[in-house]
Amino acid sequence: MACGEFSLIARYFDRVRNARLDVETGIGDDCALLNIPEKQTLAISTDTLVVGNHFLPDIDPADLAHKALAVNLSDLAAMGADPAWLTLALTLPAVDEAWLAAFSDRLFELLSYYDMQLIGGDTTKGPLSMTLGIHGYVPVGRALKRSGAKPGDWIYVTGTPGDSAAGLALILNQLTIDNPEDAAYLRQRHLRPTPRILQGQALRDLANSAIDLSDGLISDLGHILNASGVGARVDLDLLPYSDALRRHVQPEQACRWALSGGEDYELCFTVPELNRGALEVALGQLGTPFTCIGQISADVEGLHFTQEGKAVQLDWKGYDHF
Ligand code: TPP
Repeated sequence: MACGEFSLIARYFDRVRNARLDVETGIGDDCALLNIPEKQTLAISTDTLVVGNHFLPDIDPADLAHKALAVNLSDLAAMGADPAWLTLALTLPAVDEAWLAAFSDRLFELLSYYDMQLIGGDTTKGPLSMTLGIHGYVPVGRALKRSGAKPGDWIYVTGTPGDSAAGLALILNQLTIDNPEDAAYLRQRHLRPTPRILQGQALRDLANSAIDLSDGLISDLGHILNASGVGARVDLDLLPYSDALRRHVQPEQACRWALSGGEDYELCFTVPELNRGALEVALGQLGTPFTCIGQISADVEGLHFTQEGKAVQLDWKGYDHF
């Protein structure tokens, strides 16, 4: 059956209206019209995913939909925002109905899980790529920022960074793991990251600064340090590794992936001593694994690493597209 641009949008993307959100006009006019709840600050972010750079051409469309939305949600999580609206600009090489059905089914599953609405976008023909615009809101004055870290703050990460890079290495056949469960776990961490939305919201009144881990801890914690005008010491012995990574990857490679692999979409945040107890309770209630890996300091510049009590120099860099 032929499927032009407008019937494609109608069939796959103009599906659900959200009862919670006050959307005056969604898909179907030149602009979306959104009524924003009172005393909320809008949080807006954009991310592009391009075939060959962010994913391989044969990626499962449901995995692609999950990842595209999850990486955008992760930006809202890092600000402590509540997800609301999504725009999707999709470039497709051709109309493949089975592909579109699988892609849009997973997209709408996740949109419904996070109580969001797709409110507009664009479809064009070309090499497979997409740009998502995500919008959320956060009570005025309570957004988490990169710029708030203070000397003495403790540095934390959620989850187990490094898993995503190991998953990518498996997908690219640069790593083989003979245990199917461990291999599947690492691939999933790469293809279906978990945005830490509730955790970000729980950190609003506890953390002084936060960022999500997209380019690797070295680069992303570096952004917090630059924005806050502070330095930090990180103890490599404290980095949390998953059992799967620990079992199949040499310690140095695991460390490199945790610090510079990227795409973990975990949160890195800093918390003053006074809030550590409340943090244990808040993230404990959510069942989120989180680990203290170091401390913000006024008497060092940039990021300093120690291992077994000694200073270590690392020249690894975070992921850079250029
Ligand atoms: N090659 C393929 C085929 N897939 C990949 N996922 C990568 C390489 C690795 N990779 C692509 S983008 C990226 C990494 C590690 C970093 C994060 O992406 P970016 O677009 O910089 O995210 P943002 O910082 O904008 O959230």
